[in-house]
Amino acid sequence: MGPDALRTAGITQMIREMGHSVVDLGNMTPDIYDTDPTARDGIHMLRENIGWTRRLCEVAEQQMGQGFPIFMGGDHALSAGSVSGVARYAVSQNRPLFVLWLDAHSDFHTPKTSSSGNLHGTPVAYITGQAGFEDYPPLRAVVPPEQVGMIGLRSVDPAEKQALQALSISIADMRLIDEFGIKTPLVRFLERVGAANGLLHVSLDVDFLDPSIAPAVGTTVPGGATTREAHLVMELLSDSGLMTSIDLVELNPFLDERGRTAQLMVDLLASGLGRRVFDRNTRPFM
Ligand code: 6HN
Ligand code: MN
Ligand code: MN
Ligand code: MN
Repeated sequence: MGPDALRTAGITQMIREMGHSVVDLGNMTPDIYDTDPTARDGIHMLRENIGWTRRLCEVAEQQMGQGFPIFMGGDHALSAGSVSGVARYAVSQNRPLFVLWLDAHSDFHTPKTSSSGNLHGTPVAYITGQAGFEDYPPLRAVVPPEQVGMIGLRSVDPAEKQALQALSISIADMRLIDEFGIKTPLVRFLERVGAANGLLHVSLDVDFLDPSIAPAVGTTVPGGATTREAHLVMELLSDSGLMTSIDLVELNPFLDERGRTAQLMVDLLASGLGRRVFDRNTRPFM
């Protein structure tokens, strides 16, 4: 339902109005995975997720050569597939892949550590090659933790925190954003992407946004990004010219209020594609 809500909010027309051509590949279906998983019980929809990961990985690798893929969800578990496929493409181009995770959560559980059993809490651990995903498609291209940046965090479970502390993922939690502004950590990350001539995949979880402006997500956490902070992130991404693919995930239209969250996600993508009120140098104050 998430992708359809984005379509209803006019995502295709918006992209066309920005001067791009769009091919909507429609809703995907997962591969069938009918092996008995070895992971413990209590992980929801494990087989389905493995099937989705396999399918989306193929599609992502293929579509990266065609343009700028926009992966619409749906559950954040889809990023296990989208990012692993984008990572394969990056290897084929001999370029490093960087991943920017815009989320209230770190999504760094494994099927072994997850207490909820919800696989949307796991994709970053999968794409960075952590142990515990033995049932999943083996990764052909791992994203090194040093090439992952997380912005917006405010809900991290103890097992995730422990795992993250041992790694060099760049993290800007909401406290850091309060103190330094959202631009500072983002620009530092983008400088590294540019210096390495990297590809940049952005994964935008609706719950990155404050629930007061984006109610349509099952995992709201108070204290999130404001409308302007989120637009600024997307505007800076567009200015950088570095972003090469994006996930728009976790939109649950059942929880929306008159489609406002879907509309905000479409508007944020428009900023990411270059929509501006004015050009920066129109009779500038600064
Ligand atoms: N998301 N850490 C919690 C869990 O259930 O593992 C929440 C995960 C939220 C997932 O943000 O896509
Ligand atoms: Mn979810
Ligand atoms: Mn989240
Ligand atoms: Mn997430």
